[in-house]
Amino acid sequence: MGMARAVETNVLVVDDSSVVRRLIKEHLEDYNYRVLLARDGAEALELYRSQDVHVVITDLEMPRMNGLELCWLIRADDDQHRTFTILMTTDADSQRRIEAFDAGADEFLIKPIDLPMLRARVRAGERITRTHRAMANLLNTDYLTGVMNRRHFMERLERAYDESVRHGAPLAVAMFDIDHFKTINDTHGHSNGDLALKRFAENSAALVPEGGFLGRLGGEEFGMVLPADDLAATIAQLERIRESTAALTAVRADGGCFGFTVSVGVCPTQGAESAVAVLARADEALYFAKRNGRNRTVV
Ligand code: GH3
Ligand code: MG
Ligand code: MG
Ligand code: MG
Ligand code: MG
Repeated sequence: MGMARAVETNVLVVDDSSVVRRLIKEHLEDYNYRVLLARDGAEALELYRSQDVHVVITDLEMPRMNGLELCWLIRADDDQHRTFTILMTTDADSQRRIEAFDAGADEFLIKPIDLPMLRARVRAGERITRTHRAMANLLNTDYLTGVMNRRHFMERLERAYDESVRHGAPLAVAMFDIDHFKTINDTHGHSNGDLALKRFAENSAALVPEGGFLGRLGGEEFGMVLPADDLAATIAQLERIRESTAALTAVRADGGCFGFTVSVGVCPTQGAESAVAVLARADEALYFAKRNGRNRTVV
């Protein structure tokens, strides 16, 4: 049977018939796909939201939530097209197909299912989602440091801010700016400046608390969003990042070493009118951290 896959492909099979579910599951598992099963759209949607699903194969007629609704809801969630959807039905009517594609389905298959044909469609889906995922990754990632880029950070910040307001769960936004970075470039060269940025990003990424995220805003400026139910604890986390930054060593290609420091400005989201306003206030706090001698955290 098929060879083991280097990258696992998760396939969600949705059908109210246990016979169809088992048939497709056993067939795909023989070809080393990881198969998840759901009996209707509602069950499928729950699995879809909790797992990273590459391909959905769904029946059309099902109780509770049918295949068309499921396709609609997945497409509404999945604006980067990370998931490929295949709709199955016994009805070959062309109006049905039009509805399926308008609901966001990528493929349409008539039952009884021709299993090798289904597998060929799954392979096509794998190719497409792999490309979309690679593109989304490029679109969202800072090339030098591998953390979120500014565009993606701002998008995530807006979303996190809205959720925080909705659920009354306070967040804080921190801005980091490496101190005297121009001097680092001038002293050690631009490529070692880049090295300092990478060292800072990897160290900080490892210290992002659960529920938080880090991005590069530009140049030697980074942003972080952190949960802040307890602002003092959040500030202590940021202080740990600042202190561990000062303890980092960057090793140049010629073996020489250098260190650097970072200044931090932080602002809690509570009481702020927008995500952008919180970031602007964190930037003001950062300005005071610089004015007061750098290598410090200011709220
Ligand atoms: P301060 O302590 O006040 O922040 O001073 P600074 O020198 O860090 O700040 P300034 O804004 O004067 O200089 C930032 C420098 O960062 C200038 C720019 O050439 C450099 N820079 C911006 N992006 C990059 C990059 O991707 N790589 C490297 N090596 N340098 C960069
Ligand atoms: Mg059915
Ligand atoms: Mg700067
Ligand atoms: Mg500056
Ligand atoms: Mg700087």
